[in-house]
Amino acid sequence: MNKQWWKEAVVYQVYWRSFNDSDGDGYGDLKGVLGKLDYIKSLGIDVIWLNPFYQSPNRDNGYDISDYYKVMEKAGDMADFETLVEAIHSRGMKVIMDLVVNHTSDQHPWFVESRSSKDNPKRDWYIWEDPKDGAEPNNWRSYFAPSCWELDPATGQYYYHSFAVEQPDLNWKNPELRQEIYRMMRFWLDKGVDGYRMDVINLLAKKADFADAENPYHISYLANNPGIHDYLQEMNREVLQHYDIMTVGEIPFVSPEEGLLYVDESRNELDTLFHFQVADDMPAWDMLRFKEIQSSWYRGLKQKGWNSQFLNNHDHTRQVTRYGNDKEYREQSAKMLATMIHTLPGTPYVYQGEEIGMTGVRFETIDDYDDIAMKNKYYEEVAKGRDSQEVFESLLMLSRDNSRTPMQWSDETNAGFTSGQPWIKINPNFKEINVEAALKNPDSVFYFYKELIALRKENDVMVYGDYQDLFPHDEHLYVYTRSYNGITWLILLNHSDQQRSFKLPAGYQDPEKKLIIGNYPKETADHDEKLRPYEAKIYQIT
Ligand code: TEU
Repeated sequence: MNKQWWKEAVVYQVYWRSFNDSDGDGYGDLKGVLGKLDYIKSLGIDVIWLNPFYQSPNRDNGYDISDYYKVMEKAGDMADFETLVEAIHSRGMKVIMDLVVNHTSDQHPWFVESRSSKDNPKRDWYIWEDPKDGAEPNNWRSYFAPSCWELDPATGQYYYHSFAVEQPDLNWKNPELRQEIYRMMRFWLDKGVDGYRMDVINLLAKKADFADAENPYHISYLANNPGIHDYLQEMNREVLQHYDIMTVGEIPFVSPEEGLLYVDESRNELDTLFHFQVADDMPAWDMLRFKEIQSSWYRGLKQKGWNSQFLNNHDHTRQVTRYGNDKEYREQSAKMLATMIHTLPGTPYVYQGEEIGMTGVRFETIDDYDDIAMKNKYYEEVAKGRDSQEVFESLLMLSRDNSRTPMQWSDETNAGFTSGQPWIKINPNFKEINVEAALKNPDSVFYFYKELIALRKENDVMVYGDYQDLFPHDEHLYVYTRSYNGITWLILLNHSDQQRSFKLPAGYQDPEKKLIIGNYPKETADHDEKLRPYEAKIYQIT
């Protein structure tokens, strides 16, 4: 497998509106990010991914863009952005931006024009259909609404939206629109941006006939439709191949076979992807399923394409709450999950606050929440007559706000995030869980991440090593090897709150094995064939 900087990198995701507020308006901003670059660098990070900061009415927190060439006021201005890019580069890091080109805001001037009349030249930049039997053109649902069609009364046609009503989808069939997007991509790359995280990039192409779905609730019909690979190959030819950048596609609803089509190095589309077989399909930890997913993606992409590893982001509940234990084993399980993500094949992502073991949150009422996905679902279900408390409870665990509460910098007012009124409530546990406390404690989750990230820099085996699962059928223990150029690492993880014993296969029982890192105090780390609750260890074996 050929070597690339983005395979060796560790990426840190900055959801800037919840990261650090420099001007007291209650929202994080780009100057706030600037002020914390030394912190990010001190963790050993190579690449920063910034969530969208384009001009936006913020119905979906910046994923509804009304001007691709402007920085939204809440985030700052273009000068702040340019200063930030320079400061990131001067620290030897890179920065990637979110590219959101499946849809715009309904307030984007393109859409305002498009909806103004049937013969407007921009009409075809979005997707318009006549009613069918006086109603929606088909039975499809969107991510955030009961239908993916919205009637425009003035022209009598419906427009298509994969997400909220306020997020109309662009019509990628239109060559003029595509060129306009490529021009915008070059604009930011020419400013020095080092790549793109591409929002739901496999949704660009739509099914030609818009036939009804058998099960409208299984919305995979929104994605992976004929034409998608032509668009991405064209984007690559027109833009991507002319820059030394990394691209990571957000690609829901794919198996390894389908995923490979996006990242196969010989196909010239994208460098790597986020697939959602874990995040979308595994509401709670499921060891056997997780191992299957890892093995099938490893086999599917081997020597051909590159994967990404993550368990949480701004859409998916914090990993220690969802997949670990955020109570008595918070620190151990946070470190164990980190050990796993940083030793599985693919580029690891750290979502802000993960490195101090931040947890999900539980607010009292629906009004405390901001997430449009959660709120729209709540009101839809309540309108059907369901018990509101029951609906509320059912949405708590996966609410996107679990991951969107502000970064916990200290135990001071508003966790040191803002001097104003935060746009969303702070997790009340900031008194114990915060960066200041983590930096004072040599055993903290933070220093464990730092050590893991440093190991990646010195050990190719962590990046390029072959992967082998030694216990594919164990429901609690995850034991695997990575091997490269004659070096083998043995990774031992206990995904449970019980001590567990095991027997390594012959050939792996090396009495001389060297402990590389472990999440329990070092002097007691040598329980050969036993793992304590949420214990994680890496050995080098000969
Ligand atoms: O997310 C796309 C999206 O909703 C899913 O892939 C998601 O991760 C999962 O299925 C949750 O249910 C992207 C952005 O990350 C998200 O914040 C935006 O709201 C969305 O696109 C629309 O732009």
